Amino acid sequence: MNPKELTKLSKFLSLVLRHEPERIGITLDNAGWVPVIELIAACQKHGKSLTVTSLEEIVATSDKKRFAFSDDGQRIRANQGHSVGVDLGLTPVPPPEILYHGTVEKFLPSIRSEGLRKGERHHVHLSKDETTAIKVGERRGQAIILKIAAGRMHAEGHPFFLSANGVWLTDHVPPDYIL
Ligand code: HQG
Repeated sequence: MNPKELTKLSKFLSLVLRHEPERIGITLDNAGWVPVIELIAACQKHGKSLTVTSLEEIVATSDKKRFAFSDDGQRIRANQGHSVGVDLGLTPVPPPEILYHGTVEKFLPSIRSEGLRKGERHHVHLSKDETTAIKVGERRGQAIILKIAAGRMHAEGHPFFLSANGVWLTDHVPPDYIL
């Protein structure tokens, strides 16, 4: 399958595996998994040309490793970014001293007063390096990179989680920890 089609399908999978499974009539379990055969059948029923081969290609080549198969290969889920209620079962991990968040200028006044909020997502998303944070911020315009005192936050009782694809997650970053 050509890269353009794969990207289109990958975006559609993000939509149904993170936000709107009901759009194609599938149900995610508590941990966000759906049987691969169900996903493929539901996508095909809704006009998407997804096959086992193209799904494997998407999982393997997704630039951010957005999706993962279960160990037995029978199920698939999004690694993070959900707005539907799933429990990914992530264990808390101590973060590095500094993490980064890419955003844009227009959000700064609100971020400075309320801190970083998770909005529709389950967590605030933080990056381990500035390069990644720039890519996240650039989705919305000229990127502004905020440095987060993650080590201090953790020491002061805020849990952090690391998604299977290397995104650092936390519930809320109060303004005091934004350097
Ligand atoms: C901003 C992509 C005003 C925040 C990326 C961001 C990431 C506030 C936007 C993942 C705020 C939320 C997540 C506050 C935060 N006031 N604005 N108090 N607190 N914001 O998309 O971090 O492609 O929900 O700065 O690579 O941009 O989906 O979060 O600009 O990993 O796999 O509100 O999404 O990954 O936007 O991106 P988002 P995000 P995927």
